[in-house]
Amino acid sequence: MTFARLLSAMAVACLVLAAAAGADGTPLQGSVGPGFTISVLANGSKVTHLDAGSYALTVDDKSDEHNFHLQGPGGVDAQTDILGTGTSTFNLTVVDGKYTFICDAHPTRMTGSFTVGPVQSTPPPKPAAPQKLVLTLTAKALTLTNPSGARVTSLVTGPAVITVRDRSATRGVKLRGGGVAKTTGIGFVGTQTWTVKLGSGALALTTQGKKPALAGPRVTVSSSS
Ligand SMILES: [Cu+2]
Repeated sequence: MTFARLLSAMAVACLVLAAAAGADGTPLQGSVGPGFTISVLANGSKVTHLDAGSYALTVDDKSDEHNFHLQGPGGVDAQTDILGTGTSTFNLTVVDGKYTFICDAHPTRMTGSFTVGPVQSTPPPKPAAPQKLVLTLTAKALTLTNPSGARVTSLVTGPAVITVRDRSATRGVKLRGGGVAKTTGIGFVGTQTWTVKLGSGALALTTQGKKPALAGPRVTVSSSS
């Protein structure tokens, strides 16, 4: 073999290797839970950038209070159920752009992303957005959910915006704990927005006014680090 032929054979070998890295169905491993952790790995390393192409993403959802939800360009939208657990495989075709994965129950705390193809430098990280919550009092129950309607039982310390929907004229919503003390008042019927800063501890969600008082969910607030 001449030197030129050897070089050309090596070039072909390199092209084959490069193609293999982005070949159809390259495996990726997604994981969420059991704690506040979410990740996408390839061969054991965190994925920050991929070539455009097809991937087989296997997600191990280890928690019944978290889920894995990946979205990005090209119509990619793969998610597991918040309440469900187990392994799911998604066949993805990714195109140039940025892909983000979150837990829908804790989107500000449990989030990650990777880029595909030639992408400009990433913008600086934004400060954490407040946790958005909906606290609803009816004649029979007091519930705390996220804006998508999923029940919330754990929160992280920091800013929160709580939309309080008080539908009872005989009871008021009462929130104590985490350095917060708030009430809608017994006779109030309508919606209030509480902007609070949650400290760590247990939140007591209950009602005042008509007996018996209604108890909301037990919610623990813990530090994100
Ligand atoms: Cu979560």
